[in-house]
Amino acid sequence: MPDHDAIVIGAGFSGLYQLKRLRELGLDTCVVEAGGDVGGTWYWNRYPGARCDIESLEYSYSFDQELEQEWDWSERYAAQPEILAYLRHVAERYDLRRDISFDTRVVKLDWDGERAQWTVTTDDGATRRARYVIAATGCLSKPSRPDFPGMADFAGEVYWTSSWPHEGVELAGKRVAVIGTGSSGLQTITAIAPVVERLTVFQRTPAYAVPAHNGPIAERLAALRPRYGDFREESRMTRAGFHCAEENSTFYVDTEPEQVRAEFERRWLDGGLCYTQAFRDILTDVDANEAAAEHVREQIRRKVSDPDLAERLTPRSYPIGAKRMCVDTGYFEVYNRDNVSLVDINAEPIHRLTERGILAGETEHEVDVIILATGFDAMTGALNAIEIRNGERTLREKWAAGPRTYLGLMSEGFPNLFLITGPQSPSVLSNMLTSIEYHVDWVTHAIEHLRAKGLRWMEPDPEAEENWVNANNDVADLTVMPRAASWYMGANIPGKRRVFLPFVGGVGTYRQIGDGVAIARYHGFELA
Ligand code: FAD
Ligand code: N01
Repeated sequence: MPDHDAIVIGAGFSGLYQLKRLRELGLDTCVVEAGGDVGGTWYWNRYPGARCDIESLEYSYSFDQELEQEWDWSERYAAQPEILAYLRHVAERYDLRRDISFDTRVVKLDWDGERAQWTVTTDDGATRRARYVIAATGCLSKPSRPDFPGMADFAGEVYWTSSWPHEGVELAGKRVAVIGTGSSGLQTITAIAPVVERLTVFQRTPAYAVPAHNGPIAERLAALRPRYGDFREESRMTRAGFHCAEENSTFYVDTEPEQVRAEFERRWLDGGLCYTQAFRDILTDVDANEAAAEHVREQIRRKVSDPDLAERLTPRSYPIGAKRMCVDTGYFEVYNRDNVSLVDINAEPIHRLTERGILAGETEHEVDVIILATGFDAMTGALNAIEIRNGERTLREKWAAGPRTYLGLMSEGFPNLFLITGPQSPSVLSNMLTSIEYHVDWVTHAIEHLRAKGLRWMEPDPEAEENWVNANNDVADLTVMPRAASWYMGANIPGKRRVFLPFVGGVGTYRQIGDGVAIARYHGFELA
């Protein structure tokens, strides 16, 4: 007899909702979480300035209208403490913590085909058995920690944005270096620049960033509340799982230059990630993409007073949108401050860390603190960190040349192992909350179906999986997305096979496919 009906790995947005849904189904469910409390991303990433880039109105659960009506978001883009407080509230409201084992990491999963159950081994040596395992392990939960030569020699403090100390870090009056200029780096840099004595930013690739125009949200929230349900329903069928004031249906190639400019300008003033939805062909047409990129470059030139510095901060080497866009709150303006300087590490490579700081090019930059904002082994990292085994086969080996899934939900050969926002689903190209809720609901219905029919397991047909992998790659190749050395491509991790990881076909389309598969009695899956 298994110890539980289901084991969920991870207690972030995905794992918490999955626990709630499986309980409602009457399943004995246990959650195993490596961290010390709920929150996932928002438990670990406590660096200064951390906040969401999807508006809080949508970067929140939609499954309970009472929760939706009662929770007050204070800002258009909530900061990390507020999002973590929300997740803690959710855990308490639905009494979720009693089924969660914290400070416990899953290290191994073994499928027993005869008993149709998984044996789950944790880092304390304990094992638990369950019929279903749901990996709610997160797309951005395994930090990438490049090993800079001389790290052990540095006598000062070193922090990673992805595991920021809970007690906070005193940076006032200190000389600080930040390595990395993705979203985490940008947010950190913007927040700490006014506080530190001296800030030196080490940039490998400049980022495209659009302004957040963050601010209080109370009025909009009040206006939205009477129709919140409809608003959510609309989001579910959009391209990226959230509203843009207007999801543009016009093409750049059909638009006059003055209108193009006006549209970019309007989106820039609105702020946020809707910028790249100004025209339908921004991610598929090189000229449209270049026009959108050039408008951002123009804004950088406007914001940064020193033209040489502006040029060094200007992204030119990859299409806009092909790396996750950053949403900023005064990032470029930071470089107008006297206490901030930029080191372009393409021109002046980091040779090593020294006792006193960082040696880049010919210069030793003396600092008290080094902050590393170097990103994540995205989408497959947390899954591949677990030894997932069915007899002789491991998922890690199967995925050595890139992940293989059907709908990003399951992988052939690993029955009853469900993935929440797995590779080859819209996941990181969307408002993750829309995608998480969809996957959790889909998995819950699939398990309900298995139980109602007296079936013991399900897994994808090899052919359905092959078709989905090919479709995923084909759709990506229609876009400019694979042209950047991005974490979407696995390019940030040495040795990782470069394949485009998320499904680029859009949230609404994906949902129609997923619903169709379920309605057609799980077409493309084998159930027994
Ligand atoms: P996570 O929140 O990553 O939770 C996964 C949990 O699983 C973690 O707590 C981890 O400890 C645990 N875990 C992993 N492996 C194991 C194991 N082997 N054993 C036990 N436990 C394990 N997305 C957006 O859509 N909008 C945003 O604005 C946004 N902002 C972000 C900001 C930051 C700083 C980062 C890093 C990501 C952001 N994301 C954003 C993506 C974000 O990860 C998702 O929105 C969402 O929080 C993911 O929830 P999750 O529960 O799926 O995964
Ligand atoms: O990570 P990143 P992140 N030497 O991979 C550089 C979400 N998120 O944590 O671009 C020197 O984007 C690397 O350089 P390059 C969001 O989805 C959202 O910032 O590889 N530099 C890059 O500049 C986001 O996309 C928010 O050339 C090195 C940086 O480090 C995702 O999480 C906030 C290096 C890493 O940027 C990841 O963002 C935070 C090396 N060896 C995160 N290795 C919101 O705003 C890497 N770099 C909501």
